[in-house]
Amino acid sequence: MPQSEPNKDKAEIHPDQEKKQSKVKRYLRGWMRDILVSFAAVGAILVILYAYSGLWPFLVVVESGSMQHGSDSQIGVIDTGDMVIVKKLGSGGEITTYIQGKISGYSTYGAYGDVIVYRKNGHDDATPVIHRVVLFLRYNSSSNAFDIPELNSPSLVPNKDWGIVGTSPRWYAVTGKLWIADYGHAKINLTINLGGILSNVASRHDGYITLGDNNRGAVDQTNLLYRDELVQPVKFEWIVGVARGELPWFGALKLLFTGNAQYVPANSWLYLQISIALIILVPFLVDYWLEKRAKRKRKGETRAVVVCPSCKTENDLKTKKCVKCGEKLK
Ligand SMILES: [Ca+2]
Repeated sequence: MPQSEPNKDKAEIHPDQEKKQSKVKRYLRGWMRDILVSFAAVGAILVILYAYSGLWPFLVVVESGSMQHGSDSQIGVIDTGDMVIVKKLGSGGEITTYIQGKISGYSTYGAYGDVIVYRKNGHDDATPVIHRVVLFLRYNSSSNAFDIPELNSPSLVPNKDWGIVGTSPRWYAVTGKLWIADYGHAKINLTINLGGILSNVASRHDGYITLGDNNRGAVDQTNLLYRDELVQPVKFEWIVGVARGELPWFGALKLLFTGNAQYVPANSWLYLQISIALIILVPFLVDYWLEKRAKRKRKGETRAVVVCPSCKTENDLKTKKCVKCGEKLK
């Protein structure tokens, strides 16, 4: 009975081909690992930010230049195309106004006080506005005027830091034009027409005065119409949250599809392109470097040596005589 030749039915694989296949497998495994690690890292960051913010979505894309401090974008300033985290508020005490910030030295995004995200006149479907809080007005119904308790501070000098046009300064029962000296990053003389706000019956309530840093002193609550209504002082319940942090430039990608991309500063586009190039290139470079290192390690592990029988020194395989004692090596 004829014996079958061993491995006759098995296709023979050339060692080079085998090597190539294992290399491809290694690359694929590496890619899978990178993708899984990336997803896990992004997931972990989203969970942490959501826990911090208390809101979903917790990021807003800045669509206008009303908070910019110049024509170029800057880190630490809210520019068109930036993204910021919005942190949910628990109570009114968490907001620091510009005036309170001036007293305590607290500042965010390049000026005193907090920047809030709110909806004009509390309309749920209104596009949120992201502006700085100047001060808090307490409506005094008995005098049909506003009280501004935060102006009653020894750190502020009436008639130097603030005052009322045409009358002696007082922080209570104010019905005229309030002025604040050296306001904001541009050190403007800011005037808020409280009488004008009071003339609108719907505005006679407690609320915050807000202003875009780049709006040259035109507070949101002065003669600004929204859906045929004058914009009122911001009630606490109209506030979505307070702005925290900054992811610069990346919101510009959204504006490419939704409009307003023309307002994104030129230097933001440049930094965005550089960032995207780095995000794509860096994993490739890291992978290349890791593969090189692993190759060097594998080479080192397979390096053959011959041990000298006399002094036990390890010699290179091709060496004829021990490099230490000169003993002839086999
Ligand atoms: Ca910025």
